[in-house]
Amino acid sequence: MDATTVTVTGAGGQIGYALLFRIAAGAMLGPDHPVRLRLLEIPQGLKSAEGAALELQDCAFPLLTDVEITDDPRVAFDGANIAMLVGARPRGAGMERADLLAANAGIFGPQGAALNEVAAADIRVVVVGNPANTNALIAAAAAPDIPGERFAALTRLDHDRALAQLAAALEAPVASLRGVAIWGNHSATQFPDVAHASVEGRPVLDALAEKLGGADAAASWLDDVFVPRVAGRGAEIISVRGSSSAASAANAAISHVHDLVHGTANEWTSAAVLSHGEYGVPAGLYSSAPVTSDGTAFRVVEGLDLDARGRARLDVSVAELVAERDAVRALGVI
Ligand code: NAX
Repeated sequence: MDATTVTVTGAGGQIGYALLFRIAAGAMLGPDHPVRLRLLEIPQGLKSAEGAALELQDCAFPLLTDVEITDDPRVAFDGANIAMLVGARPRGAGMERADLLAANAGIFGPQGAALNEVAAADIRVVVVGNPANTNALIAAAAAPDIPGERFAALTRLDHDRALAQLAAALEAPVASLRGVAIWGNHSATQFPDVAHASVEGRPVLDALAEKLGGADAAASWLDDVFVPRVAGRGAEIISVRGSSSAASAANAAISHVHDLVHGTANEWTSAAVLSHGEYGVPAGLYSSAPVTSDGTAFRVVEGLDLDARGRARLDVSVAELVAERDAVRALGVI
């Protein structure tokens, strides 16, 4: 079997460190699937990526055919089948949103252009670096020859956080849950939705009502505890751990690509994918939705009913995505 070329940007950072070893061990593409790793860093991050590469060598992974480290996107993405765009510019003290978007446009624009030029014909891209949805939009806009459906932003961590919080509340195994969805932006406005979810085949809303003493109590728990806990989990991790989510983010990125390339069978997961207008989300935005994969691309699950509460929450998150897109447009980036 030919090795798959996986490019990881920001490979010298903390998510990179949690990601590389599991990819090389076969957790993402499969236990028999050879992998060639390309690590992209900025010059200040090269030493850290080189250190990770030395450790990768010391693991003697049977599936890892090659590791290359570079600060040139055209080298990093040359022949890439999968690109995991992790490196991004964090929000500095006093930085306005427009400054943050401009700084990231300076990263994701050139990376999109390089992908367009040198990536393999079957390239698929997942954007992890924040603001992830709009960074995906910027990268895709800079890659006119790559179908926009090949890009996605990561909301799998939010999806997994939602599963874990529900499992804890219901005292049920994670594996017994189906049909959770994350809608909108990977930000505090995201909408973690359980309206279509089931636990051991039974509606989650019924199970919550039974557990919490009625439908009103279940609705209050969802609004006042569940949604803020999931949407605010990143901040909670920072306050407890002293730095942002790394292993869980890497795990989610691996699950995202795993499900994309292996397919989701009859299940769904969540990812921020190119909107074609599904659920009233303006076409062209990268917005999270429940998605399935046939092994080649994610597709939005259609035909779900959004109740008034869900509709209102999705509208708020989409308005934020529209504002980010308009700010990027105003900068002349897309
Ligand atoms: P780190 O600061 O540890 O690592 C980022 C690395 O990216 C650094 O080594 C830096 O040198 C490198 N980098 C910066 N600009 C680059 C460029 N132009 N090309 C290549 N490399 C570049 O951050 P880390 O904790 O790894 O987080 C990375 C990104 O993931 C951040 O933007 C973070 O906000 C985002 N996250 C996204 C999540 C999601 O669910 N979508 C969750 C976790 C995380 O917060």
